Amino acid sequence: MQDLLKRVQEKDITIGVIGLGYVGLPLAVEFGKVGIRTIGIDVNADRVDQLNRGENYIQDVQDAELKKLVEDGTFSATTDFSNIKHIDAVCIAVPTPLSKTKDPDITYILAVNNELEKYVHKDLIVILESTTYPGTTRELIQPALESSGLKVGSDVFLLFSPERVDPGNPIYNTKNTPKVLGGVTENCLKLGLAVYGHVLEKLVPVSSPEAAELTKLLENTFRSINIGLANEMAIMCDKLGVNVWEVIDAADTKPFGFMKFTPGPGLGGHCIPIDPHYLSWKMRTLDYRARFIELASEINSAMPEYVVELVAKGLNAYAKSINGSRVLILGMAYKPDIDDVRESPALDVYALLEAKGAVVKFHDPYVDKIKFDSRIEETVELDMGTLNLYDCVVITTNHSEYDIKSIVDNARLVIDSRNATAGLMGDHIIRLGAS
Ligand code: SAJ
Repeated sequence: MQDLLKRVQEKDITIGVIGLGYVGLPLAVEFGKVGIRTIGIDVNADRVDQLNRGENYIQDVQDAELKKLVEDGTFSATTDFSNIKHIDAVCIAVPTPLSKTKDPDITYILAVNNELEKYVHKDLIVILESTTYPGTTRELIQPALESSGLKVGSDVFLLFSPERVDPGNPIYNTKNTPKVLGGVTENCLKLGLAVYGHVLEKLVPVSSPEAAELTKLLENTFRSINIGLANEMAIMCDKLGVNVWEVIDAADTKPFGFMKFTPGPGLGGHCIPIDPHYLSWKMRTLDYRARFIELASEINSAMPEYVVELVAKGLNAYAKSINGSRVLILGMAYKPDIDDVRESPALDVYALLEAKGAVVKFHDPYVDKIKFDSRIEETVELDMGTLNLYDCVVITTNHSEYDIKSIVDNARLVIDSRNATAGLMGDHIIRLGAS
């Protein structure tokens, strides 16, 4: 242990990062930037080839930094998991989605586990970063590492350290966001702190991997529930004839005890709509119902339908029905100024409108095309001169570059789910939570 700790402290190690997505690649680049030999492992051969050509595909990674690391050999990528044999510390950042029945889908973790079982070796440090239910690290990963007879805490070392990447965040990034980590043993924690200490500014050790796993789930469940509250407030305000945006901004003047969340067309992204279900699933196995999580999910999942009801209300005022109307959706990404459409509620709004007979198009400056079940739809040009050819424009994601005033001036009907039209007047504007 002491020799290994010394090698880690002296950066005389090779780091592995499994899963080169929006979490793994920025982390790999941070290790490379401090001169630690880093091997990225991913099952996607195209991604691996792209990276080995020095080509970046993650918005939060600087192209030039990646290119330099590849050129000087500090970073390389591979699909070959046997490289774990030459790796001293491996961080696992693979997806943890939900299955169709909203149960945890840990197939990616299990696939990595099989590789760890094959290539685990003495003095390997393993850090799971993927958001998962409490117990995953100790119940799934530990047995795989010990199957060869090695012992966690003396021969191999195992931790959980949740990722906290906020894609597109201009202030917080992998390096400056505090990082929680919990080791199976004290030695595990000591080594994990030494590994991350080279690249992360603030480390937050906790007493166990379960505490670290649950910390992440609390963070994202907290967001899901508060967004659900904001969404229900919007629905209540529509019934009360009060502007929810004014009320939220007024509440936000309270200097303590309040945290602003805003209504919207629903919950998007690969985290907030998903992670809380990992906790509620685990609690069901312990015969407990996590009611807050279920209720927030129910409200958030119903928001796309609510937005479509506002479209129906708006068209109705022009004696039109959704059926046969031409509708333009602005913003398919799940939040402003990013290109990620995963779980985006705009996809639901699009599908619901089509199902009701509307002719739907979309514009998104960051999203060229969207693959629907049976076809690929491409973004249309946003041309103020032809905007009034649409019966209705729906603002689902308010990308910064949208000229909202021009959109309002040229559209026949605007359904605004993000308060993007705040301050603009017009009977043809229907705002979620102020309709
Ligand atoms: N949303 C609302 N109202 C709000 C906040 C968000 O409707 O007040 C919606 C967004 O439009 C989006 C979804 O919720 O569709 C998720 O938004 P998000 O801001 O949580 O963004 P994510 O999922 O990209 O990143 C979050 C991180 N974001 C923030 O903390 C601001 C963070 O919670 C996690 O690090 C990350 O998920 C993760 O990877 O778990």
